[in-house]
Amino acid sequence: MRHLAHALCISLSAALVSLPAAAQNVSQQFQSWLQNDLWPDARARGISEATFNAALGKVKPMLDLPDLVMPGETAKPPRIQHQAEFGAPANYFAEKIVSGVTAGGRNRAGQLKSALASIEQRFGVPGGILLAVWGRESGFGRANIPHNAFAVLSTKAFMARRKEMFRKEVLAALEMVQRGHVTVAEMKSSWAGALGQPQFLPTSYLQHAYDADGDGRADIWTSQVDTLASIANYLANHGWVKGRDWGFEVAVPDSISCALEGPDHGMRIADWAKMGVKRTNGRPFPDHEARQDGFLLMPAGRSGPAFIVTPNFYVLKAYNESDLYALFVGHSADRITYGDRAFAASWSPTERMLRADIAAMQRSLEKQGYDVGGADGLPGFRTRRSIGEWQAKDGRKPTCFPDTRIINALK
Ligand SMILES: [Ca+2]
Repeated sequence: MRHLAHALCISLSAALVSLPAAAQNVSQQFQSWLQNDLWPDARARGISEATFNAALGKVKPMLDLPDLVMPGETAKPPRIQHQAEFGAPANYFAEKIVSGVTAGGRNRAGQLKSALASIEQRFGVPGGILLAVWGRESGFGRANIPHNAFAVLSTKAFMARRKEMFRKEVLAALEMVQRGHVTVAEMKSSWAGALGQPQFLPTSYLQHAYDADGDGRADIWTSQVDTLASIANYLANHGWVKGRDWGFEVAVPDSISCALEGPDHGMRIADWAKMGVKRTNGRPFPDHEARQDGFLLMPAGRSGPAFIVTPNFYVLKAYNESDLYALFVGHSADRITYGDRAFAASWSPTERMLRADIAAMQRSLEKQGYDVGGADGLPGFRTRRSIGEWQAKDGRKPTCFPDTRIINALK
């Protein structure tokens, strides 16, 4: 560790003149953690000293990243995040964002037609889905991804709230360099540590990145076909069911409670149809779908579009644990493949709410025995249907979405 020790002296003497005392102290503890804690683990995994020093020798902790806990302090709830306003579903589907992904996807569907056909043949994931993920994650590779991945990942492994997860990621990042997949200089990431055009974390790269053009390297930074095949491989490895759709927009009659939402309330799609659920385009569900299970999805409760989704919807959530993300991908894929068509139902404007207030409502529901999936200030499906059940029990009409009246009633 001579090189790192040398780099340490240089960075510390630079730090002494420029950094305030607290940050200086953090920087010292970080360097000592790199040498005494991370390095033995990396060495045991076959990382050479040369690789370790090249990747981490000059790295300083990035103290401006979100969700950090200063050494010696205990983790606090993420205060800033909780004071933030909850982002309404309507904003997520702003036409400017959706049409950017769908127009860009359609262009590339033409340019990459034969590559997409062979990737679909191999992995069973439709091209429209792959293009939508690619567009959403990195604007088809045009997004600026500026950070030093080793600085981001090592800072988070040292002091983030979920540091154990990031420790795995920084070790995987070192392994990527050690195996020759990528150089240290190429390891640029988002502030969350995600790499390249599909925005993979390093463990995902090692498990799912795919060399589709056969040049011997899974290049998710500059190769479009490797990027698309890597996304397809990720989704196939997470259980994408070949031949099934992601979902269908539907109208849900009042006789069906919005509290029936969720991946654990599956029913044959034909049975949903018998109960009165209809596709909004007026067509019946395809026969092969009708015979299989579907799940009710109402991301804004009764205040927005409703869907019957297939297990593939939940495979999309493996890419990003958010109903709105998965819906964005499915919806954009449909528009890339079948032409632009907005949702039939509109997102009613939801009230301005703080995440802290939603979290307080969730804790109150938890005290009454409801499962809200954790009081995180985000109305996921467990929170939405618990609101619906509470409303029904309280003699209210179920809406399955938070609003200020519910928040006040549950204070
Ligand atoms: Ca390649």
